[in-house]
Amino acid sequence: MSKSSLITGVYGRQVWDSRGRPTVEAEVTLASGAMGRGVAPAGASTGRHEALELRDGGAAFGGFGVNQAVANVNDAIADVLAGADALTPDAVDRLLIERDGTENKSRLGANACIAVSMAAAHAAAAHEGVPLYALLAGGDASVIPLPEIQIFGGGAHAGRRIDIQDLMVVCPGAASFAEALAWTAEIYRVAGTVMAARGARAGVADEGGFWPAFASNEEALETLSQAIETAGYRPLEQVAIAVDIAASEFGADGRYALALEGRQIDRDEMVGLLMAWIDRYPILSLEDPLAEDDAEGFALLMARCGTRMQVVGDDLLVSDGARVRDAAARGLANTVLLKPNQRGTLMEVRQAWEAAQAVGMGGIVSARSGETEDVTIAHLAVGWGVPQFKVGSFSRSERMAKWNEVLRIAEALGPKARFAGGAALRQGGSSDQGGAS
Ligand code: 2PG
Ligand code: MG
Repeated sequence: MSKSSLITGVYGRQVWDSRGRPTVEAEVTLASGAMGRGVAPAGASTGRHEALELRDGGAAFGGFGVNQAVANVNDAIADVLAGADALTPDAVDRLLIERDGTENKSRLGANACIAVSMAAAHAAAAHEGVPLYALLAGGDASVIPLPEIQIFGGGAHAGRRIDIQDLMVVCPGAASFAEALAWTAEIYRVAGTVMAARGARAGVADEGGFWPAFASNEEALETLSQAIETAGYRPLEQVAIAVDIAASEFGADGRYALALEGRQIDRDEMVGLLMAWIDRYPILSLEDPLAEDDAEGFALLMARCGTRMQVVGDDLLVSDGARVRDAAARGLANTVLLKPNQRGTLMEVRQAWEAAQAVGMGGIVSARSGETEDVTIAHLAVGWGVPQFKVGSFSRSERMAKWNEVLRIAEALGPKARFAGGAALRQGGSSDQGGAS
């Protein structure tokens, strides 16, 4: 008699993401009748070393069609996973990796693979009758992450209206996840009012942050600082700024083209500019402050501010364990951003987090700019004990669904819940694991 946790069906369909583009949804069914579902997200400012998102190309939907990726779920993937045990998720992910057989998931597509990997994990949780975070934590879940929440969008998420991609807040002074959301709600509201008064509010960007009609990058930092203070919070101590520069979008070969300011600067000047911003504004976290190919720039910046600043690698590290180890050895960053579709299986992304913990780096589970109602990443953050969580802004339901899911998880954990808080922010590359345990 076969085990009831064996996979009996894998089904793929095309659904639509928050940018109105096609994406892959997968459903995995077990012999017990348990079913799990996962939907692939999609980036706009993708790193060169990410696993490949398989798109059809051609004229339809601007080339963003996923017919081939969906077919891969229904054919090759359904075939290879038939009879696999969902209760050994790493073995399921290894089957996906082997069937793909490439370095970057270019045969099956990382979008096809991650939808299935997430669906299989949900099926296992449903089979066990527990929430996914509990399954992932082996019953030991306790860490509730510090949220990193966007207030203004920019870069590739706002028609390159400003060079910087994400201006976010973190609330190191908040006592709980719920309080951090409440503070951010006030700041988001006040920021909208401040921008409207300046004539600089032009709708919302891809992740729900205000679309900034600013004259300079610095005006964005200045306006956000003002919003924090006007909302009544002490800058740095209670609420700080986190910036995703996403510098790979405007930098290469050690040169950076600041379109808004109409000038080109070199690596040293870019580091100088970042240092000036750190001195002038209440910034505690810099993501991709230099381009993905600029290891020299990252090392320079880390040497100058890595002891007091969280320096996050997104395009630089692409949720890859080997790149995390290499970056730690060379002092390039002190925190890894973890995005499931950058690798294509949950196992590989969890391994990047394990690599980060082994070298004393911090971690942030992150959404993509193209998202759906799928809330799997909330469960990954809690289930893996990753002390920070980045989802985009404080509007648009594909974002709010994920914040709200963490509220529900924190409530379900009750007295066991431990808010990672300000200790989660990496400052100094110490071997302290933030709030993770
Ligand atoms: C990032 C993400 C989310 P994208 O750069 O961190 O803001 O953007 O999904 O477009 O890569
Ligand atoms: Mg980023």
